[in-house]
Amino acid sequence: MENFQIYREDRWPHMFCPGCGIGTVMSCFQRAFLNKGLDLDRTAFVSGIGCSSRLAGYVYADSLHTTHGRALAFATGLKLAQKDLEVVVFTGDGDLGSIGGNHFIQACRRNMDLFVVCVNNNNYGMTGGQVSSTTWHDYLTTTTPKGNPEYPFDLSRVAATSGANYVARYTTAHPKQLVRVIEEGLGKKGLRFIEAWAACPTYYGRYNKMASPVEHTRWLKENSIHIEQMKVDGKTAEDDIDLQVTGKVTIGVLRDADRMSYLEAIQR
Ligand SMILES: Cc1ncc(C[n+]2csc(CCOP(=O)(O)OP(=O)(O)O)c2C)c(N)n1
Repeated sequence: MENFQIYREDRWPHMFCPGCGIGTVMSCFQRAFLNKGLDLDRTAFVSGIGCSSRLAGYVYADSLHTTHGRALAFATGLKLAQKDLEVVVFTGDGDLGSIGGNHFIQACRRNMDLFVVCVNNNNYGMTGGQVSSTTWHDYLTTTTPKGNPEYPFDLSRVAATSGANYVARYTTAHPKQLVRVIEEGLGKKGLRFIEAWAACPTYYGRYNKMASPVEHTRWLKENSIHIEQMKVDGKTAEDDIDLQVTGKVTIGVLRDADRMSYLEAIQR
C-alpha cells in the first residue's frame, strides 16, 4: 500500500502471511473510503475473531474487536446507540457464516444499517486452515484430509435472500470492482454486504495445489463468472446456485434494493 491514510502505521508490520488476500481488501477499502470522502471520526469499526477480523484494529478510528461470531450483534447495539455513525464490520467466512451464522441471517433479515465486509478465504485461516462453512465440496483442509464431504454456503446468496439491501461479491483478483462496490455500498442504508472472495495461499491454497499467491488468485478469477455474463448466457437463478456448487461463483452486484431499513422503521 502506498500510504496508510486510514490505517495505523504504528501497528506495522501486520500479521498477515505473504500473499494473503486481506491486504488487497484493506487497500480496496481504503481507496473507496477516501474516494467517498468519509470521516474516520464518524465511522466505527467492529469485528469478530480471525485474521480478517484483525482489520478493525488496524484502522485509525474507534473500533471494537469482539468475540468470535458476534460482531454483528455488537455492531447492532452500537448502531442503535450511536445512530449517526457509519458502522463497518470486518469479518471472515468462519466468523460470519459458521460460528456467527445465525447473527448473520438475522441482521440481514432486519436490514440493519450496517456495512459488512466479509473476507471469504474458504477456511479458518487464523487457527490453521480448518474446514469452514464455505469450504468447497471435496476440497482439502487440515480437518478434511480426504476432502470436504459437505457443500458450501453461498454467503452472498444467504445475505440477499435473507433481506440485505445491497449485496455484491468480487474476488481479490478484481480490485477495481471491489473498490466500486464498496463505494456504492457505503452510500446506502440498511444492511450492505460485500463479499471479498480471497486467497489464503498458506492454508487453503497449499492444501489444494495452489500454494503460491499467483496460483490461488488465478483460481479465484477462473472460477468466478460475472452476473451479467450469466444473463448473456441465458442462465437462470437455479443454474446460478448449481454453478456455485459445481464450480463457478457469481460475481457482481447480486442485489440492490431500497427496502426500508431497521433504523428507518423505528424512527417513523
Ligand atoms: C468461541 C470460539 N471458538 C473458536 C475460536 C478459535 N478461532 C479463532 S479464529 C477462528 C477462525 C476464524 O476464521 P475466519 O473467520 O474465516 O477468519 P480468517 O482467519 O480465515 O480470516 C477460530 C475458529 C475462538 N476464538 N472462539
